[in-house]
Amino acid sequence: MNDGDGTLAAKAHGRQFGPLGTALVIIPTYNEAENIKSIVGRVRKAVPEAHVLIADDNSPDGTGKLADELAAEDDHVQVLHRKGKEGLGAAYLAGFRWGLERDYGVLIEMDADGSHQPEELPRLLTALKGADLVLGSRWVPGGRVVNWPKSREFLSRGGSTYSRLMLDVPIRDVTGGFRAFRAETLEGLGLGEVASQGYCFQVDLARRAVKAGYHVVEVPITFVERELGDSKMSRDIVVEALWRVTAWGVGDRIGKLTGKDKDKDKHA
Ligand SMILES: Nc1nc2c(ncn2[C@@H]2O[C@H](COP(=O)(O)OP(=O)(O)OP(=O)(O)O)[C@@H](O)[C@H]2O)c(=O)[nH]1
Ligand SMILES: [Mg+2]
Repeated sequence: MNDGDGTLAAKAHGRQFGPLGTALVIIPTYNEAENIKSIVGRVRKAVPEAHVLIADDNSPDGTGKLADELAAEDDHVQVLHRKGKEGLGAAYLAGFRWGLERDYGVLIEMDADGSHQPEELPRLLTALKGADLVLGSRWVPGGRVVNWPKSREFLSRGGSTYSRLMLDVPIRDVTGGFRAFRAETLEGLGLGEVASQGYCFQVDLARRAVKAGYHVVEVPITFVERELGDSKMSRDIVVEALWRVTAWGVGDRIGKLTGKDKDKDKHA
């Protein structure tokens, strides 16, 4: 981890990590008809042994139907049809539950729009051999963004910096959504209590992992702006992230002052 003081990393060095089981790449979709076939094809080619779960929120553009067609012709592809748009966080939580029930050893988060490149999955998986959680990172040396407007970069960098300082998590890209979890890590995060929906879902999971003392590693990625389809990014998502991160940060500080920070390092 890029933690500056090396505390968590040093503890993790004494740890033994078990073998990785079968990986499930979870792809949440809402109106990604233009992207779904190509992204699934790229995942299957990049990591042929991995399985794919498309978690579709009843997309009006027929993404769910295209996903069913992909599943019909490939036994490594499955679809989780959800009844309506409930946000990225809820789709991932349902996908994680689905995967954990079926004993996948690794659960991966990846967008459908091509921003996360499936060809980088093997690097994430290699890093996970020595970690509890791997974060694809735009903001560590070697990481970069392609075709992103300066305004988006500013928002993303700003959001990560604010979260890092507010929550005291030594992570450079805390809002990113290209991640690989060991199943045991997810099981230790208290997913039942996660209420965040948009971007701050990613901040929430990262913060829980650090608090629980898991070994979190950032791997540089090249993030490519979507070429097709529309962004679901909205003002509401930014506002939710801002107020939740602020509330967590204030809560943590009060917890420290009153000695109630009981979760710290329970997996170190
Ligand atoms: N199932 C489901 N998927 C969603 C929902 N909102 C977004 N997604 C998917 O989550 C992924 C990320 O959403 P994007 O719209 O690309 O958001 P973003 O990457 O933060 O924004 P851009 O950088 O503008 O693309 C995509 O695969 C979306 O289709 C939702 O409510 N339900
Ligand atoms: Mg996107």
